[in-house]
Amino acid sequence: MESRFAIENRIWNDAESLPRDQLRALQVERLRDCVARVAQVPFYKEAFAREKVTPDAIQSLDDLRRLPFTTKADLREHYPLGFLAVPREKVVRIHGSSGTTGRPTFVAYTKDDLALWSDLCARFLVSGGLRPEHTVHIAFGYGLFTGGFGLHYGVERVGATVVPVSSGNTPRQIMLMQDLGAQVLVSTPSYALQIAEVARAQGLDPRELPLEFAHFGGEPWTQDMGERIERELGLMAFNNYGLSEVIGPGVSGDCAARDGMHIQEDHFIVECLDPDSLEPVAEGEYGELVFTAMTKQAMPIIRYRTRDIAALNASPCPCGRTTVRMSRIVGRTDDMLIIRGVNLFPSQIEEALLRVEGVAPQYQILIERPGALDVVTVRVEMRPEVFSDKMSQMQALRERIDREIQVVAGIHVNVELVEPQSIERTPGKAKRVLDLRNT
Ligand code: DLL
Repeated sequence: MESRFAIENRIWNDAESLPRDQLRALQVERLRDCVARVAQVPFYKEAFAREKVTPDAIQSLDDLRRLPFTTKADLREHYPLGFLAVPREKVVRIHGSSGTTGRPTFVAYTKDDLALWSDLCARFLVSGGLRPEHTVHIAFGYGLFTGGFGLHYGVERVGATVVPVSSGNTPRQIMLMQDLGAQVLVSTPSYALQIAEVARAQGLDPRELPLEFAHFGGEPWTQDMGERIERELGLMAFNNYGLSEVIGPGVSGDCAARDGMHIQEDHFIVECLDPDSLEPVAEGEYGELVFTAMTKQAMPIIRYRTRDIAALNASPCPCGRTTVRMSRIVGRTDDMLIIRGVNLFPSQIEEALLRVEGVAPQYQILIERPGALDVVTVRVEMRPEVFSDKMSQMQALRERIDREIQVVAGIHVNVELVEPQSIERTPGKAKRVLDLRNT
C-alpha cells in the first residue's frame, strides 16, 4: 500500500498529540491565566469592565465568546507598545509586522516567549523533514520581519546548521547554496521561483542545486504553484503559517501527510468565523481565522482578527497529532475582490493561470474603476519559448487564459500578456494585487 506520508512521520513534542479532552482542559486553564494577565493592558481592562469579564468567568471554551476581538486598528491605536502585558524591562526583542507603508505594528517578546517561539518553529520544521545533519538556507528578511529570526532559532533548536543569508542578491544566494550544500530552503514561495529563474539565466539547471526540502510561508500559494516549484527545483515543499501579532511563524505547519497545517492548539485557540456576522462557520466552510495567543508573556492577544480566509478540519490525521488542521489561505478579507457581484480571490487567478501551458507563474491583478464598475486586468508573463510576434498565437493564448479564469472564478477579466521578466520580482512577499481605484 502506498504510504500516506510524503516523508518519514516524526513528532517533535508530545504536546502535539495530547488527547482532545486533555488539550481542551489545558486550553481553558491557559485562557483563564491569559485573561488574568491581560487585565493589566488598558485596552482589555476597559473591554473586560464593559463586558463584566473576570478570569473566573472562563469556565469552558465557550466562554471565549464573551471576550472582545482585537484588530490591527486596535494595535495601531495603542502604538507603539500599548499592548505590553509585562514591565518594559522584561522585553528582550521587538519585531514589526511587514506593512510596507506607514508605521509598523510592533510585537514584543520576553526571554520565555523566544524559547516558546523556537520550540513552535522546531515542531513544524521536524514534521517537514528537518534533521540535525541538514544545512538550512534562510532567505527571509531579518529586519523587523518575524520570518528570518523565527525560523533561524527554530532550526538551531533542532540542531541543524543555519545559513542566515537574509533576502536579496539572488546570484550570491545560489553560490552559497551550492558551496555550503544546503538541503533545505526557507523562503517565500515566490522567492523560490526567482531562485529557479536566476539559476536558469546563469545556465544552471535549478534541479542541480542541493535542495531537497523547502519550508514556505509568509504569503499565500496554491497547490499548483507548489507543484510547479517542486518540479522546477527538485524538492519537496512544506507550508507553514503565522503572523507577527500572534507570534510570527509557528502558528501552524504541514505534517508529513501534507493535508492541512496543524494549528499549535496548546498555545493558540483558533476560531473560524463569518467575517460579517462574526458567528462561527460550520467545520470545513471557509471563514476568517481568529486567534487567541494564550501563553505569550510580553504580548498575549485575545481573539485577533487575522483577515485570513481558510477552512478548518478537525478530523483525525494519520500523523498522530490531535490538533485541528487549517487549509491553505485562499485569500484575505481585504484582498477579496467583488467583481460584478462575484467574490474573487487572487488565489483563484493563480490556480487558473497555472493550468495554462506557456505562461510563467508570474502575474499581477490590476483593479481599476474607469466608470461605475470595477475592471480587472490580469497581467501575466509568457515563458520565453512561447513569446512570439504572431498576433493569432497571442490571441489564442489570451482566450485560453480567459476561459480558465471563467471556469475557476466564474468571471471574465481582461488578459494582458507581457514579456518574460517584465513583472517586478521582490525578495520577500510578492505583490500580486494592484488596486488603482483610488489613485
Ligand atoms: O508573514 C509570519 C511568517 C513568516 C509566517 C514566515 C510564515 C513564514 P506577517 O508579516 O505579520 O507575518 O504577515 C502575516 O502573511 O496574515 C497571512 O496573510 C500571510 N501568510 C503568512 N504565512 C502564510 C502562508 C508573517 N503559509 C500574514 N500561507 C498572514 C498564506 C500566509 N499566507
